[in-house]
Amino acid sequence: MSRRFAAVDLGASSGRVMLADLSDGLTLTEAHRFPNGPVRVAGRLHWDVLGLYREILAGLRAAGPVSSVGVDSWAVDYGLLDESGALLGNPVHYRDDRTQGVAERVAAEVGAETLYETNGLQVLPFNTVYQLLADRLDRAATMLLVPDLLAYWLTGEVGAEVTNASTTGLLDVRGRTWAYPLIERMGLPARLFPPLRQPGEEIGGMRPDVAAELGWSAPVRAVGSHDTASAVAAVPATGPAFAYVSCGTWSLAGVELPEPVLTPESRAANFTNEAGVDGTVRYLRNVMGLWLLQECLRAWRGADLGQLLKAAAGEPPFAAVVNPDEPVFLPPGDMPARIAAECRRTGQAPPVTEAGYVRCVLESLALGHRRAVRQAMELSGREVEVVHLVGGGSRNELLCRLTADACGLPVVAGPAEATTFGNVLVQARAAGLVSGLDEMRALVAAAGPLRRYEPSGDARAWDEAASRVFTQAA
Ligand code: ADP
Ligand code: LRH
Repeated sequence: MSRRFAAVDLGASSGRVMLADLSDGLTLTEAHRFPNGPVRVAGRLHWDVLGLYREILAGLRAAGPVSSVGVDSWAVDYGLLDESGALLGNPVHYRDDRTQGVAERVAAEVGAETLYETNGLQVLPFNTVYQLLADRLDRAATMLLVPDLLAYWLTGEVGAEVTNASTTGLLDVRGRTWAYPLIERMGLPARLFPPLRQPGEEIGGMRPDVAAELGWSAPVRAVGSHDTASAVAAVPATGPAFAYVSCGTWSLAGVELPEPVLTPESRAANFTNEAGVDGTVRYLRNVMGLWLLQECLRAWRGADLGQLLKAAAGEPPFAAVVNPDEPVFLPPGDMPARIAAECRRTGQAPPVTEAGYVRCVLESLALGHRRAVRQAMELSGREVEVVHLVGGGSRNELLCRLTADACGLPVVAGPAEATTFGNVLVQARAAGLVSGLDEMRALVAAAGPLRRYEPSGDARAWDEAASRVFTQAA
């Protein structure tokens, strides 16, 4: 058996097929990378899921034969299959506005307490449950989350991997089984929900047509198919006293716990208890993330990120900050204009240059990281000595430094590809090459490179900036 594994990792801004080799430590090479993003068709935002599948096949062809393949992607979104297994319509993007008002209606009907007690999930307008309630389900036989849909196309097997299923709002947070009483209460058909699978389980061999197209065949294995679950599994921590910020299109900031926290305070702070690899709980909150910067760059066609970051580092601190989690920032649109409006609304003068906007975005995100990390510590009682910042955002030195300063804690940055590390290491473990989470994390740390940022600067200035944008103390 070879020691090579392939990870298919779809982020909201780019997808990649990565090749890992565990012959001597752990090395990761990129076989193929391709852009991803929303496509507006007739007023509705979609993913180009067939285009993604085509790129995945191209990536697997480039990667060559491996022992197994794992697929992960962003959470919550799904495709519906009919009785014959055909896809009914193109998956809708979680930033589409079809779920407007649905979460509020469900909370009024079912009760926010009952929901949290059952699913332990933060309320985000796009949780799968709200999307399903806004969808047409009459011809649907099965609902497959995006990585499960892609695995189905590769193998012909249907199922729901549990870490991603935990983002639907319809998984029981304690038992980690489908919450059938809640499903029934919502009026959703139970037939939609396929059997659950655990990270590490074999999904199946490749369909003959897929094998023929690739020129090789290998089993597809379930991994932490929620990208954030794979990223957290690969945080290069050396002990339990860590927080993490998985920072890409979103920043997912929190701690890893053995048990969920379901207190009223936790619900009020909108903290989530998502399922992690090996029965762990990802206790975290979504912070709007580098989406804010991505959308600014889209507005400033042709702007150079490297140069802007350099210029932003020289901008005066705390000229203007916003709450990055304001709902107005969620849909695609003119982000600089929205940030300017938010600055005015909070009595601050908007930035005047592109570098000023970038500074504002990064300081605002650092404030969001600080609030989530501090609240995660408080609400869970977990001590934190270091913040691990992983994902593409770990390449942004200014953001890493600002996060260390804002949190008042050291930040260890990297790896940028934590998700793919988590994906391949779960496969390597199933093949008997790695023992548990501790050894996986040690391998990631050794693969490096990691950078450490010690907190510096004026802590009181961060307190003042936080008080400008958050009503709750942070
Ligand atoms: P996702 O998985 O959500 O698509 P990634 O983890 O790939 O996101 O992170 C993408 C983000 O990482 C980009 O939007 C960008 O802000 C940041 N990033 C990537 N490369 C660099 C770089 N060289 N310097 C600074 N930031 C970077
Ligand atoms: C990050 C992520 C996050 C979800 C969001 C929809 O890619 O999976 O954990 O909340 O996308």
